[in-house]
Amino acid sequence: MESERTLVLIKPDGVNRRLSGEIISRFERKGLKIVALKLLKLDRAQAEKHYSVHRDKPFFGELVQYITSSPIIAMVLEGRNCITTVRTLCGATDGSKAAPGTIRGDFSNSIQNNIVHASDSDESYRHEVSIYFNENEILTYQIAGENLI
Ligand code: FUP
Repeated sequence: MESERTLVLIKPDGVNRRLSGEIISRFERKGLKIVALKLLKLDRAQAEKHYSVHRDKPFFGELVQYITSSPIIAMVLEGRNCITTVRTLCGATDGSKAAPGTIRGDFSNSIQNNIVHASDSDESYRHEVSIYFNENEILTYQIAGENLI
């Protein structure tokens, strides 16, 4: 089975609103595998690196301020078509427009405080994952029932 990896963040609003379990559960129930996971507080340099493609946008300063404001959860998920699948589960960027049933559609009404981040391409994944994890923190393992997913 061809498998892909993606980087997911539960942002400060997701952690503070005690939605972490709910969000992780949605990815698990979809059949994706957690291959790395940690709680951390981003520093300014890490946040600026993560959002470097947005450095010239008017919302950049506020976005960096927000993402560094309190702890986040970072994880690497693995599975078939994982990048697209996770973006679909997250929903549109603006929570007010995201479809019901998606994470943002169900829990956010904001464009900035939109609960989760997920890599939008393999190139983005490679850029982002190095901010959060060393190679040896990303595990390769078999999970029970994997053949049923
Ligand atoms: P997404 O890929 O869905 O996370 O969205 P983008 O890469 O377009 O934007 C990255 C983050 O910038 C969003 F999660 C929220 C933030 N943002 C704003 O705060 N204001 C905007 O007008 C657009 C995006």
